Amino acid sequence: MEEKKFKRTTVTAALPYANGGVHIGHLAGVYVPADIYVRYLRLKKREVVFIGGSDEHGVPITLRAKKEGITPQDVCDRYHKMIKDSFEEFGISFDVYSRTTSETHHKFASDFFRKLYDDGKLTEQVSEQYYDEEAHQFLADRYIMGECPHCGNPNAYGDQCEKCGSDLSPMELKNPHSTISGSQPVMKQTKNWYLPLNEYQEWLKQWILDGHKEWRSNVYGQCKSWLDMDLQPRAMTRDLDWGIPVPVKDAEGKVLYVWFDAPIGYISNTKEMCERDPERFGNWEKWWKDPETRLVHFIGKDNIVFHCLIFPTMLKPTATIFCPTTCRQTSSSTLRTTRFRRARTGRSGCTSTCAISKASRMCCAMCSRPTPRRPRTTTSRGKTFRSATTPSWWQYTETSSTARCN
Ligand code: B3M
Ligand code: ZN
Repeated sequence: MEEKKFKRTTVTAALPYANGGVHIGHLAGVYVPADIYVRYLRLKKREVVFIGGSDEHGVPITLRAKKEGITPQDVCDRYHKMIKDSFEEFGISFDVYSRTTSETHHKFASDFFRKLYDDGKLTEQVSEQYYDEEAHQFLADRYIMGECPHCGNPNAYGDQCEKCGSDLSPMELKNPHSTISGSQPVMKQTKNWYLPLNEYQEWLKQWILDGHKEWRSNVYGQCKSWLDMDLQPRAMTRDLDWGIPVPVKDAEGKVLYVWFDAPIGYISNTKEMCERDPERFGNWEKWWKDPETRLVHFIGKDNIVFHCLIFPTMLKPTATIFCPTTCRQTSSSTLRTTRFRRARTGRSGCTSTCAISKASRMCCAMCSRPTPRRPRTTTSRGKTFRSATTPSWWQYTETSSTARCN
């Protein structure tokens, strides 16, 4: 089938977390390829914009702040500047490099959530999570420590034992304690808002599996392996004090899930860019709403599910606002280097080199289905999702092997 010709291209590069610097793996895997592509289009006199920015929410930033005795905003300010400067010095030619703590982004993401909420596109679910009665707050997985049920390490985190590499849920830890107050957490009910991915499964199947066979094979394969299973509603809010407040009544102490607001950052950053220079870029809508615009994402492979399944599902019900006609993951590198020791097996326990991807440490999506989810901080098994701190297969990827996994 002949590929559709588009009038213009919106190119995005994954928004790095503002809790560390960019390293050569990030550059080689995502930003340099994206930059080359954009420069090529510019040379061809094509209409193109290159959107970047820092991802400044999520639990790891709060942990770093706590450790250093500074505020999460201080952490973001430091690393946003460091990352932005690095990109500039390296010659990455973004048309905009903004941040998700910007006013424009907060308003845009908040309004976006509110529209979904008002249109009845989100579902409410009550679940049980660990709560620190002394600090008066719910605990993200990383805020809980205890004894690893597998190796006995007394300092395992609620999502991971860094000694034996086991993937954990906080409920599995023996003698759990809060890293905030040191007290023993209790289970407490909490309400959050979910994106009912299950209701979009058929649409996603048709849109991706029938409509986007041109996507990279590992991207297509990973999407297919998810779509072959039953998708579940996914929480789009978190009990946390760092992030964009949930713009709904009775939602004090809750913020938008970082993976909800971060991809919206592509759009809000586009808006900021257009408002800064309307003569050059026109209005933001033409880069996001026009069916003549092609959208190309450069991302790490850990980000595939968020960009290819969740973000399009977020956009779909707001079709009046925008809906991308195409979405290609073009890079297959991870944005993180391996931090964990037990990186010998793939997600499904495959230890051999994958015949398709040649990746020796990660069993790619072409030969394995995603590991069925394990309960994280809630007790309603089967209806819960991993927290923002534990993307499902980061621990099995490393920059060097991903270069071969495409
Ligand atoms: N910050 C994850 C990562 O660095 C995340 C990407 C967001 S793109 C919208 O891998
Ligand atoms: Zn362990």
